[in-house]
Formats: sequence, structure tokens, C-alpha cells
Amino acid sequence: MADTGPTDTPQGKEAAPHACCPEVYTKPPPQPTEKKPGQLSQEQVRQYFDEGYVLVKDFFKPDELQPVRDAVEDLVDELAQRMHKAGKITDTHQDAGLFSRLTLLNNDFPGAAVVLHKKGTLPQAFRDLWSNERLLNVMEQFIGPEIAGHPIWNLRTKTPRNEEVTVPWHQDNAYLSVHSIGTLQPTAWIPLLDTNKDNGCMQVVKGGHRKGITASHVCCVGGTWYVELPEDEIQNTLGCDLKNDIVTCEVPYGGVLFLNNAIPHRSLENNTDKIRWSLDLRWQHPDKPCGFEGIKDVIPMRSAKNPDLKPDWEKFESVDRTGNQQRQMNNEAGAEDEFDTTIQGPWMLRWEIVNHNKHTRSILGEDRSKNPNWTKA
Ligand SMILES: O=C(O)CCC(=O)C(=O)O
Ligand SMILES: [Fe+2]
Repeated sequence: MADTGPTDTPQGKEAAPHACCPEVYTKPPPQPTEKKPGQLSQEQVRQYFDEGYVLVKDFFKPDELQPVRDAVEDLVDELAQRMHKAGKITDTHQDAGLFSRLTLLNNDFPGAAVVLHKKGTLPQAFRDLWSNERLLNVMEQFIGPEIAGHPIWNLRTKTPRNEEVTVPWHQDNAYLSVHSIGTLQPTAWIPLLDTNKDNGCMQVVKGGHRKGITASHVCCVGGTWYVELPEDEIQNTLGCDLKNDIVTCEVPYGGVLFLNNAIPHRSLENNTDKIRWSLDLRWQHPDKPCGFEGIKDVIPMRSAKNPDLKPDWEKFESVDRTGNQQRQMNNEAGAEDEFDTTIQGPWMLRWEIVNHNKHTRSILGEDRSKNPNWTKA
């Protein structure tokens, strides 16, 4: 069954009209008349709306991403020191580099990669990247001149052969409430090294966004917190042909993969010995529903109406997104414990739980009608 749309009834349970808004994902806004740095070509904008993704191979110069790599190195170092101080590990693997240290830490303390993935602080280099002028110029081409950052951003800590960081087929809308189906939320997926089939690059199903619906996902895959979009849903509900429509996106260092929130995508397993680091950052119109109601709000970044607007990072960071997710899902203890290796979120209320594991445990017996925002689809 596809997305059932907002459920505004008091019980939040009754069938609502089938939400279907293809134009949100397929129709570009009026294009800026002024030429600005970083803007995509007309053909690239067309591809983004028509196929649901566009890969720009040389968006950043390697130098521009170096501060981001350095910041990740610092985050790993800080994590190692904290784990050491807390007696979780005996060796901080000080001399291992950016592409192997977290793997060693994860061997000594399984779940270290998840602990880092959950950490919601934004080093200055991440803030600068997210509000990068050239990226915002692209966003203007996708969503117009009023631009906010979406509360879901991720540092992907993709250590080798680790199920917990291998993300199965999904539409990003599946992680959100039904209310944001009418909001275009472009993602920039930015790797910190060359990515390819061996180290777990991304795949998309081109055209899978065109109906503007969220197909039925199931929860949770294996030992993870991820939802999955079964292949028959991709074919039967979204109308894609998996033999011809899967595109493997080998994004090089300096490249950016732009996605939308309705296109099916996944990341492959990392079968190399190097960590496949990446960041995914999202934006949307500041006044539209973000789909993360009651957990965390958007961060306005640029406005044609208010040219002096600056992102209020302190306000944004004062809200603990992951902690709030966990609290909403009855895992108060997990939210308080800095080394908790579980992740819960309201998407667990939206989709059928076909597999319980340590992540879903806290929601066993949950009355789904208590939170109508997240009523099961
Ligand atoms: O980087 C990954 O492994 C998954 C990324 C993803 O699903 C996203 O950026 O929305
Ligand atoms: Fe995703």
C-alpha cells in the first residue's frame, strides 16, 4: 500500500486520501535570472527533476573538503578519548589515520561507529559546508530563494563489512511523517573519498520519484534501525524496472550526488579496508512541513526576503535530535547514555515491524495511536 496521506482525524487512524503529488518532485521552480557560482546547467536541473538525481563530479576542489576531513578526524579522536576515559577501550589507536582508526575502535568497542553516527554536533567545517554559497545556489535552483536546512543530516561512518552502516533501499520520506510528502527536500550526498562499488557507493532507482508517493516500507532490517523498501514495491507501486533503472553512482572525492526525498536509493556494502566517509545534508522551504514534527525544526539559511539572514547554529544545536527521537520511542536511558549503541525513531511507528531487534525493543507494545503524526501507513 502506498502512502495514505495526512491523517487529521482525532484518532489519527482513519483512511485519508491517497497523497500523491508528483509535481512537487518533477516540476522545477522558476529559475534564478542571475548567474551565480556553482549553479547547475539547465540540463542538470532537468535531470534532477526528471530522473530524481544528478551527479556532479567536480563540485568541490579537494582543498575545500580538507577542513571537513580534518573535522572528522577530530571527532574520531574526541570519541576515542571519551571511550578511553570511560574505560570502554584500552587503546585509542592514536596513530591510525582517518580511513582506519574508527574501524579499530569499532573492533574494540562494537557500536563505536553508531555512537559517532548518532552524535549531533556540527563542527565549524560541517556548518560551513552545509551553508556553502555554491550549494545554496544549487538549492535555489531546486526549491527557490527561501532555504532552510532540514533537521536530518548525517555523517556516515561506513566502516568495512558492517551491517549497521549499510543502508538498504528506501525513500527518505519513509523516515518522516506523512505531513511532509508535499515538501521537496533535496539532499547533497558528499563523500570524503572516491566512492565505488567496492567501498559501498550509492545506488538510485531513477524515476522512482515520479509518482510523488511513499511506497510501503518494512522495519527493521537485520540488526539495524533501517526501514526497507522491498524490491516488489519499487516495481509494482513505484513502477520502476529494476533491470534497467538502477544507477550505480560512483561519486568521486569532490563530487556531489543530489537526490530528492522520494527517489529510492541504497548504499552498497563496504568490502574494502578503508572507511567510506560521507555526509548527507538536506534543505527545504522554511515554511513547509519538515516531517520531523515535535522532534527538531529546520534551520533557516538564506532568504530573498531577508538578505541579512544568518543560520542560528546555537539554537539549532541546542535541540538534541537523536535524544529526542529516543525519548519519543521510550528509550530515555538510551538518550542519556553517551555510549548507547541503539537508534530509535518515529519511523518505527509508521511501518510494519517485521523484525524486532535491540533497536526496536523499547517500542515493543507501543500504542501507535498515541502519536497521530506517526500513525502507521
Ligand atoms: O550514505 C549512505 O550509506 C546512505 C545515505 C542515504 O541514505 C541518504 O543520504 O539519504
Ligand atoms: Fe537516504
